[in-house]
Amino acid sequence: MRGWSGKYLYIDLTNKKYQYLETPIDYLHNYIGGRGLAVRLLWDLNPVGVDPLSPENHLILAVGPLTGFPLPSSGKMVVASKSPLTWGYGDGNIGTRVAVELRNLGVDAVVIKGKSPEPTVLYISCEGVEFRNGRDYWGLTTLETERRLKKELGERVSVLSIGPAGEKLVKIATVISEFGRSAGRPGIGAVMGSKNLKAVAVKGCSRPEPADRGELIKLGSEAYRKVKESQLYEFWVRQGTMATIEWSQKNSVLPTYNFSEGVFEYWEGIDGYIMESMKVRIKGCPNCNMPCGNVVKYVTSTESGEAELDYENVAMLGSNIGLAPLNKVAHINLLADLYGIDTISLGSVIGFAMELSEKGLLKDRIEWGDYSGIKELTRQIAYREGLGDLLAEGVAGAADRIRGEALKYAVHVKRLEVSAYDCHAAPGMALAYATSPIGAHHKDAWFIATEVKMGRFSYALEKVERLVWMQNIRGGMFESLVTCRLPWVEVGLDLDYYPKLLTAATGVTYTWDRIYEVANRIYSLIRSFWVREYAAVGCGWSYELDVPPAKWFTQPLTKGPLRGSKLDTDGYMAMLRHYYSMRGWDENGVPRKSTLEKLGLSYVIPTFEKLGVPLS
Ligand code: PTT
Ligand code: SF4
Repeated sequence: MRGWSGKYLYIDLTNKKYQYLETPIDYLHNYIGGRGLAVRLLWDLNPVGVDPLSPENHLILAVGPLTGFPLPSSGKMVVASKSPLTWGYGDGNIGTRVAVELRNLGVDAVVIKGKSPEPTVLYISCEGVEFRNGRDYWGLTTLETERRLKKELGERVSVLSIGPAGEKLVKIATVISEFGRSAGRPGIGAVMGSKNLKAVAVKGCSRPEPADRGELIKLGSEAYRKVKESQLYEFWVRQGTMATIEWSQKNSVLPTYNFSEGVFEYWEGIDGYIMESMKVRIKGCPNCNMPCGNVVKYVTSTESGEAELDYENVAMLGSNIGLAPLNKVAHINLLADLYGIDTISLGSVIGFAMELSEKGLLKDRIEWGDYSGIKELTRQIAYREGLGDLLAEGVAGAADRIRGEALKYAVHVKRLEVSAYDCHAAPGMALAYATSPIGAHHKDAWFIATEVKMGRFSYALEKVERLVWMQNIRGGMFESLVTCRLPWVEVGLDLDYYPKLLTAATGVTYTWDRIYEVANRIYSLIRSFWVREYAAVGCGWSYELDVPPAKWFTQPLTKGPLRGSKLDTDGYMAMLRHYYSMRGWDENGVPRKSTLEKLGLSYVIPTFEKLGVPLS
């Protein structure tokens, strides 16, 4: 087999056993890899309705047939599991050398189940899997864990680890690699913690072989050259995603004061130009020639250090909680990386607490922008102390416990906190969040830029058609290849390279039609997974789960050029209905029987029938 490896590594932590299993060829051809393979394996292997923090839940590390090859930004991988935050499908995409090492190990994925009786570190190499005692690592930050493991096992080893937050089963804990790359927003760090798995260290020993090496090298080199020649290249490597702060402010979508406003009065203190003045280094993921990891050096009156900044981190830990300037935001960003907490959800849950505090709905006091309060609250969340224990449940979990008026201020979709775009005046982006397959995240559709061009107040159905296309490209194709999508998004690399590269890598002809079919299949399977898991615990699936936060419909913006704006319920519902019909889902968002059959997902039907899911 070429392009793919044709096998995956199955590890049982409870019994300290492992085996290599064949990846069914149909899974590779029809789901490609990464997210596609991960959801198919989770569907097959997870017991229906399993508690995400129980040993029976599977953690999946998946690469794709383009990962690690010499082509733009191919050093990415997917971490996936059933999410303890949402109880649905959860995944994240991370740029790390681990992705390349997994390819060099000759596997399509690593699947981990069970629970080690004591803290453990997995060391996976071509000699096999070592279950190493992780007691000395338990309690360490992600940075210390990675440093020590490299010292112990050698610099060539690549590491994924969790911090104290994952150990304490904080529902917004992520997996960290390379001192500041993070993945698995929906609590995948807590899944590792529940398995007593502190870290996974990987070292491969061979190289994956493409079907047509000559063609792959030719296309890859050409694509690298196009990236470098782009007129957008120079500014991209200067500011990376941080340029979005200014853009979001100008377009009134910068999340501010717990998504109450789209503009922030101190935005110039946290923007890309300030970042440039603090920048000491640039970091890139493996095989990337347009690196965007902005490492800054910061000094505050109480601490100094280095942190890697991205737009989402700075918006959520800056404007959304009223914090500026950037040196303070950078320190909170670093704390999140060290503890292993998702920055987006952290900024959201702290913003939620601040708004409740302001409205007298919380007995604890925490003011907007209170730097020392934010530092302490971040620590409390990581260690589940005091108010932090409540907030460690995420916005939806905390709101469920406080109840009453608090529910009005909880900003999330399907229990995942919203990433950094305010949608009071962005119905298309709101729909993108509401239909994202992991809960409110922009990974599948950064629709806001398209929306600015198509008209902010339009509920036109053409937006829905564009959105479905975008989800299929980003969430369907890129997440299964697996490569970084930014060469296309940010410097305009021609999308047509990807089917050609995929064909050269695998020897299987992938036309655009075939790629869209795979993407539609992945979307309907992920949706089926959610429906199955909710049905198993007695929750019927309803369109209400695909509706954005109430705040955007009920509390208009009070500042900025778009003040007075809010979403319109009828307009939104018409868009949602059109979305369902394009995907072949019924009026509640459940895939229709005919859709499942058409996409080769007939195996879903008996499960739905057994669970009493109404199928139309
Ligand atoms: C991603 C989410 C993002 S999306 C950001 S910043 W972004 C946050 N980063 C965090 C962080 O850092 N530390 C932390 N403790 N928590 C964090 N949470 C947030 O996680 C990321 C880049 C970026 S930077 C983006 S948009 C693109 N994302 C891609 C994607 O999803 N798929 C893909 N094929 N290519 C992508 N390219 C870009 O990669 P999650 P990373 Mg992350 C410090 O993982 O769970 O998907 O959440 O992956 O390696 O850090 O690269 O403005
Ligand atoms: Fe990583 Fe940025 Fe390069 Fe993408 S563009 S591979 S996120 S460094």
